[in-house]
Amino acid sequence: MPEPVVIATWPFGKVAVETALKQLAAGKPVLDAVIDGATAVEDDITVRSVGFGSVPDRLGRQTLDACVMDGKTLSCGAVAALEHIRSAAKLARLVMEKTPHIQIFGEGAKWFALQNGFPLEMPHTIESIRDWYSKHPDRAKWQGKPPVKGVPLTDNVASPVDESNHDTVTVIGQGSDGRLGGVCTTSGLAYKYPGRVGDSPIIGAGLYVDDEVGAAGATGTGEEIIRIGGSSFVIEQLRAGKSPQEACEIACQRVNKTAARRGVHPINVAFLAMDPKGRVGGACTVGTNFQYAVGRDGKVDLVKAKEVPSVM
Ligand code: SD4
Repeated sequence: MPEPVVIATWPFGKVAVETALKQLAAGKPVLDAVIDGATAVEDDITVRSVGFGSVPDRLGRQTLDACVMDGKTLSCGAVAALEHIRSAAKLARLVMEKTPHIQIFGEGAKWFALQNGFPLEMPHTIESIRDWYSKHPDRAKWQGKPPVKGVPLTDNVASPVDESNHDTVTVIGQGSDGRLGGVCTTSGLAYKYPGRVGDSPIIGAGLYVDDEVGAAGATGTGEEIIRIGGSSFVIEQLRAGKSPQEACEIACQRVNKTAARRGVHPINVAFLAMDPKGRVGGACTVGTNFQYAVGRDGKVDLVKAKEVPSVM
């Protein structure tokens, strides 16, 4: 019987790993355990890029993206551009369990949440509102004046999308029954365009889980992750016999190559992966400074991911 193992993106993923390991030790199924882990991060208002209290979009609205996947059945569910609902990961799971669909977006996702008893909440904290104002002096200047004619509203009211303030929590686990489960949840890029959806709620981009092959997840600039079909790409490397560490490094090389073709540098992207033997790996593009939490045998360590240099 394998020892339970759980990994999660970023140092704040430690809470997710600790929570999930406890649930696995108590005999919970792996998908329940990782979702409980992700929910702990969503509820933590000091984590400003996931769940309650996270950074809003350019118009000051907070919208969440999340998905979940079960490695045994390949069942999956996702919500995107979700407003006023705190627990995006749990809602994604209900999409998987209660609807014939995989993704529900925007108003529809909110209605689905309300129908299922999720409370409507104001997701901002004093800090998230203050940051939004202080980081965006244009907004303060614009107050009370009409937008400049001919300039899109989004360009009138906010500074550029902030690529440095956006960390997703992706949690992947294996229970002692050998089954794999995963979840990915985020508020997306800070000050994104309203309605923008990244990789995190897209199965195959932000997350993919298959008991027969392994599990993979991503964090970083979603546009670059979607462009290579990130998590599916890692899974296909595992299927071809690569180790989780090799698979993540090859995916980073691919990101570097696609970025170079468009002359875009540097790119911040990271992947993490696990195979059915419980072996894990993680890698990132240069400058991403990606760390991930690895929990097994009742303890959790932070691992600094290998940085994969560009081929340019
Ligand atoms: C997104 N991938 O919305 C997410 C953000 C993220 O580290 O993970 N940042 O593009």
